[in-house]
Amino acid sequence: MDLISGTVCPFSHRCRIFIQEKFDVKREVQFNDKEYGFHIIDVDLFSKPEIISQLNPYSKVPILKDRELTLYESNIINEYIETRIPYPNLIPTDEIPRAQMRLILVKLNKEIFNLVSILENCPFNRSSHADKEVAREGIVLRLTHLSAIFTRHTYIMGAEYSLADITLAPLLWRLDFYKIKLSPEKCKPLLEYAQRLFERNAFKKSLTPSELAMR
Ligand SMILES: N[C@@H](CCC(=O)N[C@@H](CS)C(=O)NCC(=O)O)C(=O)O
Repeated sequence: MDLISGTVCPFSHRCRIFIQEKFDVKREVQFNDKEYGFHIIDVDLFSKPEIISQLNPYSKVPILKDRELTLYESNIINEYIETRIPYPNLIPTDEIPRAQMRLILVKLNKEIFNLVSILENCPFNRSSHADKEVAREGIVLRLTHLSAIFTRHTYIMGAEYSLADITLAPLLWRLDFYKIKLSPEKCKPLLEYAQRLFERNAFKKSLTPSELAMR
């Protein structure tokens, strides 16, 4: 499988974390490398290779290629990887929590990541300074609201780490980079949760050199 991934793209970062979670286990149980091998191809969107618009009609990364299949949209890619490599489980197997998690993914994208896209450092991002300020305010509001759940839960879905946490993590890593300032008091549970995510081995291995330099 080949993942075409943006070096600073938060959506590609979701797939890199997801893959690293699977790879950690793969090494431990010595899966067959040929069957499960991943190849991450880093691209700089400021000199975007033509292949991206050939593979994705929206001309965006991440893109996954697996044999004759080409996929785009980070969460669709991650759901597909889960079906190929089910262990460790990152998507609930029971239908009710699985459906609840999918709803959370839609909410995170609609309510938070649509605003993140306004802050993205992309060549085609024409957002004004004022648009970016409004986006930052919206993200602060929503993350502050979300913080309360981490007084009760270790992870978004409860005790289990899942795709929902992986979906949010790239934003939490980029807070300073995007100049998003959260209240340390009101957001203490969220900021502690973020540290728990950053301490995971897979998260550390997912970072590109440019992402490492963000914090
Ligand atoms: N909803 C998409 C968003 C992907 C996205 O916005 N990618 C950006 C980089 S972070 C991109 O490729 N932009 C290139 C462009 O707009 O030309 C996903 O989840 O994969």
